[in-house]
Amino acid sequence: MSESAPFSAESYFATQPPPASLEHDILGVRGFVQQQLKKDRNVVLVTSGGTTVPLELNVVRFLDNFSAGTRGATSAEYFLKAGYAVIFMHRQFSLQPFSRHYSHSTNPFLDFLEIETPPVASPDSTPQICVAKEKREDLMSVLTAYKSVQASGTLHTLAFVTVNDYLWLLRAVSQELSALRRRALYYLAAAVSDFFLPRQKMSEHKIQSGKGSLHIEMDQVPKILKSMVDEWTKDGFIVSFKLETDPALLIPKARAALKRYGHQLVIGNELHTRKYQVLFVTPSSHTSILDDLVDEDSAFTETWLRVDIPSTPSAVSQKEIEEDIVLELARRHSEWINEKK
Ligand code: 9Z3
Repeated sequence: MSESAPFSAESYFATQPPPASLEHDILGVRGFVQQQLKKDRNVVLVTSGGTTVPLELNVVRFLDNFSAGTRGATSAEYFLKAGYAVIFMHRQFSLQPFSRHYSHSTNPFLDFLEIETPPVASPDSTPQICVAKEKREDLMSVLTAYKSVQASGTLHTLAFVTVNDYLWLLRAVSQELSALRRRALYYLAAAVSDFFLPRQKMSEHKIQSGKGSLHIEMDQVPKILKSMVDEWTKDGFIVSFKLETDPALLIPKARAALKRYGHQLVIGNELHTRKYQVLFVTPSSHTSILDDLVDEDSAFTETWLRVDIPSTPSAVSQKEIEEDIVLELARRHSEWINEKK
């Protein structure tokens, strides 16, 4: 590919190699989708976490982004609670539903455990491991939900690392999910790199520092949402996220995405307030809840969704905004399904 011609989705997949596990992953998703079709369940694809952009074929260095996968992992739990089957496509080692409550950095699980030494006189004097009393209630509720999801077979997990893995997987999973037509929901919360280094431009070995400063020209990642809407999915309900750091750009960028790709909904969020407020942007026919502000040309409807900001940085917010996001999406998705019956 030359510097001037941007990659289309088609030229991207024709020139960039698929991940080694793709065929295996597709078979797993196909089996899962068949199970959910039999059980008549709605299925959501949740993408989550950041994507890397390797700079070398024998990769030592790569670009990455900030996302820990909180939005995706939290939303997946609420989708499961709302009765959805979930395909959770996440960045390897990012947060996952249920285990996210015991992340090694914020809530290390070893701190939950205690060693109990039986009285010397007891027949078995082997020390026992038990859960600290004050932690039992919370753990029991997470564990109960986790075990119930395992028993019902409603969660299927897939991992990606690079933006290339992500694009190949997204295409394949979307195509498999299209068997569900309107009953499929696509929830694209992963933080996807806008730029990448095509394989053909990558150096094979570790970039050497001998030449002084480093100049890398990256290509733009193709706008695959267009292909998702037009080719890979059939009537599915597609929700993308738009992340900005400049609040003034949020609405225009979200509207531009809807105009450009023709999908159902963009959820706008700003980096520093993303845990407490998000903006639902839809074409105006899909209106809903509280304080809707129809814009001048009435083409779009914007709805803020907010939860309380915790009073101190360490205080735990009583409510996770993903609970309301998912409830509202489930409502809109169900309307979408019933619209064409
Ligand atoms: C998001 O905007 C997600 O809400 C966050 C979640 C990545 C902010 P955390 O993992 O963060 O909970 O810390 N995801 C989409 C970001 C993205 O790459 N969007 C593209 C863009 O803004 C369009 S698909 O251009």
